Amino acid sequence: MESDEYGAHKSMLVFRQLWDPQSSTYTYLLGDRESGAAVLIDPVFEQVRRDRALIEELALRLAWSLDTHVHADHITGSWMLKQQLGSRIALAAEGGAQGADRLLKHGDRVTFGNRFLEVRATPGHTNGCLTYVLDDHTMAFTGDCLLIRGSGRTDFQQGDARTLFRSVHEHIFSLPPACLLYPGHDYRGLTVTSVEEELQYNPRLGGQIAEGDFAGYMENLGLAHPKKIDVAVPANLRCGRPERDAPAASDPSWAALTYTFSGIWEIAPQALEEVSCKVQIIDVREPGEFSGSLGHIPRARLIPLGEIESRVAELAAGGPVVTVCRSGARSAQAAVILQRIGVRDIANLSGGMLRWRAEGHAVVGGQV
Ligand SMILES: N[C@@H](CCC(=O)N[C@@H](CS)C(=O)NCC(=O)O)C(=O)O
Ligand SMILES: [Fe+2]
Repeated sequence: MESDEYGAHKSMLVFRQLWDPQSSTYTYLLGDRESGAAVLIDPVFEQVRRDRALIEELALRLAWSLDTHVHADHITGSWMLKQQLGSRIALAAEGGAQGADRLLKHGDRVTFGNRFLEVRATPGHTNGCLTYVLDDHTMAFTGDCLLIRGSGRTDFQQGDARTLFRSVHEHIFSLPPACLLYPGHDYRGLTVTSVEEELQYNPRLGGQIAEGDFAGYMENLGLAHPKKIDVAVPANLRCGRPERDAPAASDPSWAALTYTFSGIWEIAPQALEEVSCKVQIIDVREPGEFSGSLGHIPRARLIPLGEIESRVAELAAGGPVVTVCRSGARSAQAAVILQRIGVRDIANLSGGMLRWRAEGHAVVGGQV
């Protein structure tokens, strides 16, 4: 526990900034370490599996998914997270979306454990844009209202440049100068800014720039509409629920696997034991290790990591593949390589031979 300047206890914050490369969207995970309660701001549908893995690896429990607005360029992951993790959905009442558990308005608080986010209405990019401000005013999540040295566009979804200008000046630039600002997107890969920095250097909104100047600037942006707008807006008006509730790409069913935040599927020794007769076990260590002191798994075949790409044809088509090494690191790399060259059903043995042996599974050769 930390204490703030008033001596009040504040429990530690877990904070992660996540990125969706397709839409350049940032998703933010905030968790209260003490209670484990967490919120996810602006999750992306295609990244739900990744976000879920991270939440589980950090031993957090997702209480809320929060959208800063009804997005036009990607589909929110809120509905899918609710299906998978039982989280609740909150966003602005003004956006008109159906299916939320809570409709937010200016001045509301979203609590997660001992921490909370303050809701500020910052319309202009859309009429339902919200900025979420952390309880101690050290961080704010501005969605597409204020971007780093920029701002969200104002040419669709009830956008209005003058409204956006006022939102920024009244509700974002009024935060402490050192308050860090995290945007909904950045198209150059910049990750964070501060009130002080944007006040001074934002070329559209900072310095002495007046409302009329900003409106003139925004009329001449000349941006093409987002490529996905016709699909994204209707889906986001349902909080990301698919039109026909089609099951999303399902998890592999050939074994009990765990998806890791590093982007690969893992199998635990016990789960491999249960399916070992129907999978191809590929040991990617060097020959001396394969016949060395740790031994190897019955039916395992040796293809050292350095040869895996050139010898992929030796894998029987269609059968699931499990990669194995000493500790699980080289075999994770082998799984990545095989995945990249099109092997579909693949998992890495978690913890490698060390864990396999420690959990008492059979080995061929090796020393006891
Ligand atoms: N090329 C992108 C356009 C993305 C876009 O228009 N983004 C909005 C936010 S949803 C924006 O305000 N962009 C500001 C900018 O590009 O300067 C796409 O097709 O998705
Ligand atoms: Fe947007």
